[in-house]
Amino acid sequence: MNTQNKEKTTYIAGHRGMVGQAIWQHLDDVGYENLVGRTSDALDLRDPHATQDFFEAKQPDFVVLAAARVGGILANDRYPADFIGDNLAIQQSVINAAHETGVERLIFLGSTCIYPKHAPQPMSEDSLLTGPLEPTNQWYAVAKIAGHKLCEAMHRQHGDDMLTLMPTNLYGPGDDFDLETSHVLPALLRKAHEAKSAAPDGSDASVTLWGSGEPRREFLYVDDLADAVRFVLETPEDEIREVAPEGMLNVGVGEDLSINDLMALIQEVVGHDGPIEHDRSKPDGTPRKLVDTSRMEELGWSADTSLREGIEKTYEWFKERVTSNVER
Ligand code: GFB
Repeated sequence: MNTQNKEKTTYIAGHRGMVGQAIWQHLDDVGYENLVGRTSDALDLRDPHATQDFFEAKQPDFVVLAAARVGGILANDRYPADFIGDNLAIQQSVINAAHETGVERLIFLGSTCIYPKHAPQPMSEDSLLTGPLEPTNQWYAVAKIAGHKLCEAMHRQHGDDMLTLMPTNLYGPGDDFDLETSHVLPALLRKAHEAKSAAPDGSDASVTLWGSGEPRREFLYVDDLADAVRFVLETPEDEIREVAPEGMLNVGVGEDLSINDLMALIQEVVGHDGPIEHDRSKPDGTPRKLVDTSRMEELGWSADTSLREGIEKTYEWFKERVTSNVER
């Protein structure tokens, strides 16, 4: 552990979300002493003046920008104005305030949906802006591309140490399990759990998947992303720029699977044996999303939670939450 980092004032924007919570917990576990967070009620990051005031008062050394409006394929499609508008506003306020107050390092979290819909697989950082985006999440993707480009521009024009991590589809404890807004993994976990013994004869009821089940996705356990953030915080900038001149690093596991295969794995973990159906009126989205993780590997980092282990831990969290009736 880098003992100097331990004393830095580290602001985690979005520390109540699944990602921010995991980063907070992980940095706290490894000994970071000065973690700072604000709930969205206490500080609306879309407000540039309030954000600037907060930065001036707290003078963070490090910033991890994990605050964002996020959601699954349907939420992205249904609320395009919120997905592009809120994300642009949050990024603009936080990145500018970090620049104005001389933050030492900022890590901006993007998403692999920034890459073209038909990018060659695995998708390398170089495929950014080489083709059209997937229509269902273009609004979110455009905002995240702009956030990365703002970081890159701050570095180019002012020499600011601002980096972007592009995590693949994330999941884990603290995820959104609301079937209308969630991503596929928590949605299928919940559906399989609720279908257990739910048929009139006491056997397992069916689970309905959206779309064909053929799209392929890569899933990263949120604690692995938290460790990637720690690792990047502790890696000198010149080492990072050597492999990532524009400051962008994919974070993934290097393996994908079809949604149908994900369903089968979730059935095993949950113990669901009922039939699987498909609602083909729902969109498939991008056919495949697997990232090229060679930059992070070259720096010396790789993910270490297997998909089964991650799903088991997430399911434990979900069951505790359901049985204790704690609603998000
Ligand atoms: O996870 P997901 O919502 O988002 O969907 P994306 C992944 C795939 O799973 C799609 C299918 O092909 C869905 O049709 N799917 C099957 C389901 N059943 C379900 C279900 O019950 N719920 C959900 N949600 N999907 C998002 C982007 O894309 O990924 C965001 O919209 C962001 O912008 C995020 O990038 C990481 O992987 O398609």
